[in-house]
Amino acid sequence: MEDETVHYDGAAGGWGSVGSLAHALARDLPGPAVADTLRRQNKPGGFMCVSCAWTKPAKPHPFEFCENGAKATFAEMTKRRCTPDFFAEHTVTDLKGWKDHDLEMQGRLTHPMRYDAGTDRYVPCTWEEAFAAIGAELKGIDPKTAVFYASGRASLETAYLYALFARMYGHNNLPDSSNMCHETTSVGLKTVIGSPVGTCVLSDFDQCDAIFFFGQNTGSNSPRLLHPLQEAVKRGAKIVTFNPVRERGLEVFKNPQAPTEMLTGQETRISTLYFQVRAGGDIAAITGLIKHVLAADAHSHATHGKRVLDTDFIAQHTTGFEAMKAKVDATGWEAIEKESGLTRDELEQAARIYIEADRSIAMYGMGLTQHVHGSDNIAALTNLWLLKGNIGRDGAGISPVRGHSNVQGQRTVGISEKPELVPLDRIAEQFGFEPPRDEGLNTVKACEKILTGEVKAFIGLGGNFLRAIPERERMEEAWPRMRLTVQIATKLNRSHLINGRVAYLLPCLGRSEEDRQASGPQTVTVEDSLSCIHGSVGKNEPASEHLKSEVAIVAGLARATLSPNPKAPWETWTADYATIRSRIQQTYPDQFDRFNERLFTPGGFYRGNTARERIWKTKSGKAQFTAPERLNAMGVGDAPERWRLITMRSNDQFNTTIYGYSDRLRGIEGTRDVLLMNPEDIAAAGLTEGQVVGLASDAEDGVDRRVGGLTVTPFLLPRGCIGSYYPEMNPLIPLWYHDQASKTPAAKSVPVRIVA
Ligand SMILES: Nc1nc2c(c(=O)[nH]1)N[C@H]1C(S)=C(S)[C@@H](COP(=O)(O)OP(=O)(O)OC[C@H]3O[C@@H](n4cnc5c(=O)[nH]c(N)nc54)[C@H](O)[C@@H]3O)O[C@H]1N2
Ligand SMILES: Nc1nc2c(c(=O)[nH]1)N[C@H]1C(S)=C(S)[C@@H](COP(=O)(O)OP(=O)(O)OC[C@H]3O[C@@H](n4cnc5c(=O)[nH]c(N)nc54)[C@H](O)[C@@H]3O)O[C@H]1N2
Ligand SMILES: [Mo]
Repeated sequence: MEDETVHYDGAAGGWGSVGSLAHALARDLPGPAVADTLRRQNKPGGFMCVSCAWTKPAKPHPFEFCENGAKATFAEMTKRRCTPDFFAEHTVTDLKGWKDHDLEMQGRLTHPMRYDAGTDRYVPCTWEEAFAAIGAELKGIDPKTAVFYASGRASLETAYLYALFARMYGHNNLPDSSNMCHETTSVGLKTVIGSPVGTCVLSDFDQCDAIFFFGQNTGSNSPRLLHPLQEAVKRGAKIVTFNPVRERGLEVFKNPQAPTEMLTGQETRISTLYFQVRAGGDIAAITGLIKHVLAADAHSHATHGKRVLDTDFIAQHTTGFEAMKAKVDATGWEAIEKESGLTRDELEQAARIYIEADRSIAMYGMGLTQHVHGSDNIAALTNLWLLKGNIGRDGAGISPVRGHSNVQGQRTVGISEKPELVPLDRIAEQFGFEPPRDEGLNTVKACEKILTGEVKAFIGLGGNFLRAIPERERMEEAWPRMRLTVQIATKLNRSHLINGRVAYLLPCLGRSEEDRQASGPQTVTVEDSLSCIHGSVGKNEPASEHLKSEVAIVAGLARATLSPNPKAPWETWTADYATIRSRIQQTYPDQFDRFNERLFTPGGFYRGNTARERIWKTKSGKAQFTAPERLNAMGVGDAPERWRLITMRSNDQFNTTIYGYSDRLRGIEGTRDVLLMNPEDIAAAGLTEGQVVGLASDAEDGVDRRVGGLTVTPFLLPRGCIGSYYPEMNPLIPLWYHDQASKTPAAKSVPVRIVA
């Protein structure tokens, strides 16, 4: 069957990645500083990549960047400029007809711009004018009707000031991209082990015996993680993957930094076992694994062998084991096989590896978090990990792979709609004001209130909100009813073309650029997936002399909006970011001890994690087993003509930024308008390869949601699952279709119908 489907035979990494980079270089024309910039990427004293959040090792490789990290750097260093002349030539209505890729390809924004409704154009303005107008608008509305969104790129310094600005102004409406991403982790993992983030550190990867991957595409989305994986495989560790798609990077890897591997064609097989679980089928698969582990334990117990379960750990550190076990015992294999799409024997092979490994790491990504019962996915995975005491010891743990380069850190320093997660008493004392204590709006709730017209103002600190959220079409209609919209960005995107009555587009420095302030060049900081904090120093000449740093923009907006407060010296903070870090340290003394002294610690400084110490900050004070309530993580069951749509990222995009049309690692070239389908499903549905079809959302709420123009393409997916790209498919996702506990939109098992 494999031969009939579109696929890629090469390895992840290898010459393919070199070729792809050459293409990106030719497209972005990043200029002569590029080699030097790449050399400093992700190194102590250098700048931290703006692509993914994977950790930066203490002993970096000569080139500590991947194909996608380099592409992100080129994209920031591009010679192309999106100037006032460009905006004079094109009306905003015109630009709405352009593709995302073409908007971003205009290059870096150079001037602050105001939207002029009369001419339907962006026109240049001064920073003073922009700040004053935005401040006046914000002063004219109830603060609770404003939303301050953040995409996960802005530094710790910017994020801390942004959250402080929101609270001094009077709201906790601080949704961020994490609300569409790992919020399921922040809520789900916190409930069961008391930590909203993963428990592993880099050295665990040198000591583990097995790594299990659930729904994370390492080869495209965090390629530098392939290095520790390759090393783990070479020393005999086993890797087991559960993913509906056979992702190339988890199959084979050729290290582009190892000359012999490149010249001899040598490659490393990454996954020992690879299971194409059905989308939404992970709770079932994990329940099967748990059944096998429990059976093996019962057997060795009966025969006086070594226990498989870590009974001391379970007794001392956990609660809920018996109820979980009873539920799993009562669950039959037939249901497990049907829901997971995997056989009992296949699950036994995977369970064997887990049973035999002394130390196991669980890694996961959007394949677990973006489901209606995503939190149940995480609870199920934690059950399995607790059975053998695989949390809180070296070489073991749970390690969600985070997305944006500082998305985890933004949460650490106060960007949260949930007031209980922020030390508000300390902030009140530090800055002499009474912060709001009511829960703010997350992404889904913000969208709901934009639809009803209750939200009057939106500020976007980076990102492409309107493109990233579900229910795009209704949201675009409602958006212009807002009084004020402000977008702080490096490049033009779709969200900049839908405007409130007063609208500004504010261009900012990128992380690879030198950030000069009154006290001299500044350092910013980010937190990676493994909770290590790194200083980042940009050295490149800014794309335009009119750019401001994100810190300076946030401080400018705050000064124009808030009444003066001697305890909040926005100008001093802008002049010297070390003064912001001192405040962060005061607010979070346990995690940011000696912050300014430790900026350039090789490998970053670890801010600690109580779950790693087996201190459980849960309700019960113990790690929590959860009796599974269901086997299917999708919001609805199977029905005739209902398909489970997976929205996918290609290797040639960073979220809504489409670098190009080559999904090299999946063998899909030249187009993103595809409907990927199992060949047997194509035949069974009476379709033919190459036929152009549409999708309609299969939600009975009276709203017609459709996307058309998709070419049927054979692809090795489990029966009943189909795939197409994010963000093109976002109009199909109802706003209410999200994880129950965290409201993360459920973009990985969207019920749809195929329409002509
Ligand atoms: N080059 C590049 N790098 C990126 C990004 C990018 O867009 N481009 N985005 C960044 C961001 S913000 C994030 S959050 C991360 C995202 O990185 P990932 O977490 O890897 O996210 P996705 O690529 O959306 O999907 C992950 C995998 O889940 C699988 N999957 C889908 N449904 C299921 C399911 O039900 N069960 C299981 N087990 N697997 C399933 C998909 O096939 C896919 O391989 O990457 C970051 N890095
Ligand atoms: N269907 C579906 N929807 C999804 C997902 C999915 O898998 N499927 N994934 C979700 C996930 S995981 C995420 S994280 C969100 C992503 O949502 P966002 O974070 O909102 O989107 P991005 O595409 O990362 O934002 C790209 C824009 O950021 C701006 N930018 C780039 N660099 C900088 C900078 O340094 N500073 C500033 N101020 N701006 C900058 C540029 O203008 C660029 O156009 O999408 C979510 N939506
Ligand atoms: Mo993300």
